Amino acid sequence: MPHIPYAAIDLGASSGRVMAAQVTPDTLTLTESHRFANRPVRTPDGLHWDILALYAGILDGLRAAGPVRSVGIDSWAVDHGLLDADGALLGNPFHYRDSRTDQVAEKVWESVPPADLYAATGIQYAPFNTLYQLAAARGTAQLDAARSLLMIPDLLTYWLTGQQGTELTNASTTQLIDPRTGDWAHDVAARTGVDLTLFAPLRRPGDPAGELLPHVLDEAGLTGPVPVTTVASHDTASAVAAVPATEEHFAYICTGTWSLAGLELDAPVLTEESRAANFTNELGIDGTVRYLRNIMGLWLLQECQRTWRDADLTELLDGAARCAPLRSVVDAGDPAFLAPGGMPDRIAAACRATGQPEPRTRAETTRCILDSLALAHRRAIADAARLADRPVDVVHIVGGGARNALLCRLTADACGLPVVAGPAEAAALGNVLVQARAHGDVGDRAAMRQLIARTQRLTRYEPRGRRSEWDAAAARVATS
Ligand code: ADP
Ligand code: LRH
Repeated sequence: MPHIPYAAIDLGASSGRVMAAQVTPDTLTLTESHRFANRPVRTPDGLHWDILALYAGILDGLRAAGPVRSVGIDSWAVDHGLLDADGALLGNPFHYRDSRTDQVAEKVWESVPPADLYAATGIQYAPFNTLYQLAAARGTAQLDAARSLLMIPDLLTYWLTGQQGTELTNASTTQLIDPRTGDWAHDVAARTGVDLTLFAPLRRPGDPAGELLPHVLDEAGLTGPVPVTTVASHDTASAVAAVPATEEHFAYICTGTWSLAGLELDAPVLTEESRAANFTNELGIDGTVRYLRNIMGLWLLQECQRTWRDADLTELLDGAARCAPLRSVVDAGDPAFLAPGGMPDRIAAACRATGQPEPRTRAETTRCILDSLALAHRRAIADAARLADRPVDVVHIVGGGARNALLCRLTADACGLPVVAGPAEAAALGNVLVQARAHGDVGDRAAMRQLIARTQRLTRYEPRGRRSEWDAAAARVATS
């Protein structure tokens, strides 16, 4: 007899989706109910998320999913909405690629030096961390009027249930959480002038988050009650929860708009060496630490496709597969690639600046991006293993990039390690399994991972012995 499915709402930077999953201790099937574009909008005051369009997509998705046992929401990190005293949203949330945070970090560091910030929060420097976004907003009419701040999944949960909370894995990306305690870093907040009373009480994955409001049930065509369950609401935390690792010494790469490459640890690594290597200690489920580096990811290719008027992905990848390997590589971790616009020219300029041939065709640019990502993956995994003093025997690639066979193969070659690719919808699966665990349909973290390994299609790539070519390419990027 079919079980009533769980609904996972998973919002990535490139698309949102509502997935329905049936879960038993031995079976797991995932079906896409609805997928919708996530298209940022620029207005005179900056780059924003179209939050109402995303919310409408969620309601359409819930309607398409039909009766569900519970609902959970995850999304990208760091961004948030500000609400007034009546609980109304004050303006459209800013997009983390908006330039208002340029040069803001330096001002924050006058109050708390970067080494102290890292020792207290374990979060790598990125201009868009919530801490810097709040510093950029200081003195604005909007922040002055704000009485609460909800991270994107918490905001959408509030609209669905009328209840406010702050989910911990996503809160850890604000750079205002102490990763050792899982509580607010009060000293950092006080010294940087952040009012922690803006944040609703912390919730942990598995906690109840309320029930769909009557008008939501009505719009989604559902009959209540329908509980909303707190999941690992940072999409990367949900994706890591769904890494189908059965080995002890595994690394993961969550590849989508970003590549998040690293290890799952029991405790944070807060050394100065780790800070210098720009590794982050975000929180995962069950008190785990996601020790990883942010790499620009398939954003580089998405932006090229946009410049090329939505060039067909399959054609680009087929062309790239026929190109000479490692002709030119760029530093795929370079923040110079963060902002939108003119990506093919920026990649060509980076090649020129390091004395390498500029890619001449779309296929060559695509190959340059994939070779560069594989190289950045290799460096991140080697650095994580060294800094955390942990061996790595296998690399799991999850997220949309797991569908990119060339990227997976190149990553295996670059790392000199086997790569297990899949599932592509890891964030949605992690979302679902945390709900299923809270409702007693699946066991502990290991059981969740085994269930995914047993039920989802995975592809294994063995490394081919071309280490010296990758070493030489790495040396070219190191000069950039
Ligand atoms: P996000 O969650 O950040 O929006 P996804 O995890 O959905 O990103 O990954 C999106 C990316 O996955 C796309 O930009 C594309 O490069 C890659 N991708 C998706 N489908 C395929 C496919 N069939 N073949 C190769 N790559 C794919
Ligand atoms: C990936 C992601 C990543 C963050 C970035 C802002 O979707 O959540 O983990 O660093 O978006």
